[in-house]
Amino acid sequence: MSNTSLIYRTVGKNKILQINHAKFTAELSLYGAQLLSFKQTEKPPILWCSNSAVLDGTKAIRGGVPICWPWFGPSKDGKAPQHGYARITFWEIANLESNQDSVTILLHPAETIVGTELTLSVRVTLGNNAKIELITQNPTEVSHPITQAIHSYFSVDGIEHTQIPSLSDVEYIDKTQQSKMNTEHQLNVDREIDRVYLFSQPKLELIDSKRSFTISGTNHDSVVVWNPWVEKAQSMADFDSTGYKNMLCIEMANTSPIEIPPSFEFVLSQTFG
Ligand code: TA6
Repeated sequence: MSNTSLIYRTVGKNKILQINHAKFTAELSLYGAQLLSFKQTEKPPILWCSNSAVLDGTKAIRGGVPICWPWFGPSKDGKAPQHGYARITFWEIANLESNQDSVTILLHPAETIVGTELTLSVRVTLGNNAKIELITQNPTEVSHPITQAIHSYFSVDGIEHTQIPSLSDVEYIDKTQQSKMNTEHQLNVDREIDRVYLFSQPKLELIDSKRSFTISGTNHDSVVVWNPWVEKAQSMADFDSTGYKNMLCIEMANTSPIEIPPSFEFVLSQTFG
């Protein structure tokens, strides 16, 4: 076992695991199976988490890497929670492996995830970078559709300088404009942006005023980019008032329904850092 320290702290009904490894530090919330922070040694933090986030297991946590499953966005009938139940479910660690290079954590739900007969496991692999895998399985005799997203909140230094060159001129669904199709040559975050880019390439680069890092994915059909800007951020009690200036959500997602056949496994992943 490497000299990695694993320390739990209890916050209300939730338990948060602090991981101190030679290569990184990280925090993982068992509520939502949600990576809250990831910082490579001698580098700035990769993830953003609201100072007003509710961590006690009573509300989806505003920041880190929320898991949207078994649907992304509003539920079909609008009566169930936005982004599904995985991020408001309590999880447990089924397996944890640690060595000098990385820590790999497999999480299973500690309670039934309502809203689907499919099952989900989450694998988090932390080392030189961070990888999140949503492992969907279908134990039933019929296929079921899902949409999903790895809803990562990235920490950026100055949102007005932040660029994602790979998304230049890529078509996107603009959810701030009644889902009109649009393109933009150069990302310019100076208002609320809520976009579903029709981008399934394996990787993109996030560049801000001080650094850049790669964000890659597998099996996504789109990349969601979101910044609430001032008014929407102020309308959310768990979004600290100036946080919008230092965050950008970039999410590998399946925003079009995918059918999971009986006995099949489907893995959506995102890697960053
Ligand atoms: O991923 C973008 C989005 O779907 C936005 O429309 C916004 O609702 C955001 O997710 C946050 O959703 P939440 O339910 O976490 O407040």
